Amino acid sequence: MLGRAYSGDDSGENPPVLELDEIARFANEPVRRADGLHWNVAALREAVLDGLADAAASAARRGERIASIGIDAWAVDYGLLRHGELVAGPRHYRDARHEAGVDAVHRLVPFPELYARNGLQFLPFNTLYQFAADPDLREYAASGIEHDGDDLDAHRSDVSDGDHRGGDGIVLVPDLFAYWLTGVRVAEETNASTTGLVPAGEPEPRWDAELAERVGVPAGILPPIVRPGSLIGTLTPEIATRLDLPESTPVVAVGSHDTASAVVATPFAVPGSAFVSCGTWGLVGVESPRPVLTAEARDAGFTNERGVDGTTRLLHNVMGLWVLNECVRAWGEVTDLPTLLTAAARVDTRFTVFDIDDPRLMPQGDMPARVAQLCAEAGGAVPATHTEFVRSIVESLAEAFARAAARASTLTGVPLGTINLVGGGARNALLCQATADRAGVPVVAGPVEATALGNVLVQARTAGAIGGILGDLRRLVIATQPTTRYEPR
Ligand code: LFR
Repeated sequence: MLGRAYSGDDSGENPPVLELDEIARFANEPVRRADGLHWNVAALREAVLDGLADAAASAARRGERIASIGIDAWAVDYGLLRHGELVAGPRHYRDARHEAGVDAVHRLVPFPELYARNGLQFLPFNTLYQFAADPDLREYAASGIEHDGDDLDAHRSDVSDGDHRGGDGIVLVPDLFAYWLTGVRVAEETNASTTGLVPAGEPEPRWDAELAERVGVPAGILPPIVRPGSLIGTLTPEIATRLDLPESTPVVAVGSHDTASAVVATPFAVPGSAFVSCGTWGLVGVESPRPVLTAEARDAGFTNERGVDGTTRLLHNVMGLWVLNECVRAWGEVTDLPTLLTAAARVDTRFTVFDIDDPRLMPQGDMPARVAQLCAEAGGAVPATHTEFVRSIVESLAEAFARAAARASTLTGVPLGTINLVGGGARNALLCQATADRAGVPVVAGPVEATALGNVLVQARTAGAIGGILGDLRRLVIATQPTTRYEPR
């Protein structure tokens, strides 16, 4: 995405600007190998670099200049770098191997203690469980890692003089792309907080070295943490040439966790607003000034993730559009989603609300069969047609969204006023209306591209094109981005 942001001025002659040009879009297909499910980061790297080169060319044609580059992606997964090379690529968070790490970690640190320290909802793929199940990591640690403390400069791997210290250790997915652009290995704060190794509730992010040691993670493999808005580095000569951009082009830390960026650009307009960031996952919760680490939050499966500007996202991971998309994939190309949704809106009574958060829906596999099974277990009609499946899934998602939004408001004690639904799910009118109906509050849908907007807003603030606190950034979203309102029926 090529983004532009400018806050405008009071004269009215220069209105606020916040816009995106979509330069490239590419599939992110995982690969199954004999040893499990992986991401194809080599293909993603090429697609990202081609997209950036096209963005640079597009800006140049308009007589504009790329002010900075910001990267966001999904959380928790990581790769392993040695001497600057990726020696083990990220495994997919849906890979079954991670489960072996759960017991291993909980034997050492019981879950209630873990939650009190890191504030994370139990999800079997949280990075510290992945670490515990990763033989490469143990072997790597045993063979010794060069580490140079927290001096950022020391983490720049300068290929020309053979000093690769910056490229030793783990790197989370968005930070891997930043590393490829700059040669600087960091862990951006919002994403670092999804590892389970950053203490919840401290104003400055830091690695919990004591916890890392207890679960057998050598602290030396963890990169220095940087906060959104700070400079990660500038382009390496090789990348600058490939992109046809100056080497001085800054790569800026944004909310590199996609959900953190999405919430930056969520147009909260009233107190008591909850968010649903709905793509593959449906992340449902509220922004809070501080984490909520009570037993109630823990038992309700609420996570405390670090947000931009020291905020906390108190949220629950709902299974999201994954279930629907996997069904469409299983049914083959005869069906397209918009047609199915229109037909599903007309399904009258033959649908069943089932528990869409059931962990059996997490892995890849025959999704329609599992949905049918869950409908039967819920004591309802088993869907007989594709449209009945779609309607059952959409209603079950809406129910889970409504329940999680209500729970988030109980946990913070702020009554629920509105639900802001952002991301691809905002296009799904059936889902938005069903969420409003089931929650009993209005749903404000949009922007669809909240993540990219949040990324651009933090970059624009860093570049000095816009100023202010998160509320100011969101005012720019409200002033420039259309939304659709669904009243509860
Ligand atoms: C959304 C997301 C969620 C995280 C999941 C796995 O894309 O980043 O926030 O829980 O993916 O990383």
